[in-house]
Amino acid sequence: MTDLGRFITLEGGEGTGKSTLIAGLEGALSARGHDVVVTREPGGTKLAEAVRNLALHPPEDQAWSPLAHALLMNTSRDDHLRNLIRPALARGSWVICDRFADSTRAYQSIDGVTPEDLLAIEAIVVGDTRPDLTLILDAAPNALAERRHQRNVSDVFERKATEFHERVRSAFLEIAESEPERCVVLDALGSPDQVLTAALNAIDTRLDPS
Ligand code: T5A
Repeated sequence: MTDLGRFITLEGGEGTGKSTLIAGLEGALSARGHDVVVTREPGGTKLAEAVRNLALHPPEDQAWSPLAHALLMNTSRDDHLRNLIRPALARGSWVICDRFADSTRAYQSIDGVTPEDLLAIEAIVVGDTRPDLTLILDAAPNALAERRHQRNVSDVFERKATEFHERVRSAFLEIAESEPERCVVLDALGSPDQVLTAALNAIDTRLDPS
């Protein structure tokens, strides 16, 4: 665990409610007197956001190789860690990050990069700045598609195959199983208030309530 601030990451498939939960956590933890820094990956700093754009929106008809994609995620992460996350933790802030290294483990391994290579790159880039707590929002992809359909939302989530979302879900659950001391799985199908309450319970249980 970090000496001063706390580093909390949120993970899960697309549309599981990470952004919604982060907004709730920011309000609740700020009300407790913590200085809260909300950020995201890929991105978070000016340079990292530029890499995000390059990674997620390559020029038309061009595609990154899976390894290049993994390296871009880590390039973005390196700047984010150096210029935002580590300085914020050092001054005692609570950093809440929308996706972090587990997303690279999940998505880029599905794309075909070996777990060994991903963990080797992660070790170099992340070093000792491991999350104190990772909240993994979990739900069956079909149930999420239905929720979003009810809200009349049609986006890239719906256009991806359910099989892909199942693989993403499994990858995150495997991470949670392999690192139970760091990860807590939350039911993403609860109401926003229920998910927030479960997340705050996990924070109170796992992190020093200081
Ligand atoms: N990626 C990322 C990699 O491949 N490797 C990496 O290393 C990293 C870091 C980034 C993409 O990059 C990939 C993964 C992704 O494909 P992103 O910008 O993080 O993507 O986007 P998403 O994860 O797709 O984020 P979304 O905004 O789509 O999903 P969220 O944040 O999980 O969901 P949210 O909060 O926006 O909610 C979605 C909808 O559901 C409703 C909301 O109102 C909204 O309409 N909702 C709820 N409804 C009912 N009950 C609840 N509890 C609800 N919570 C939210």
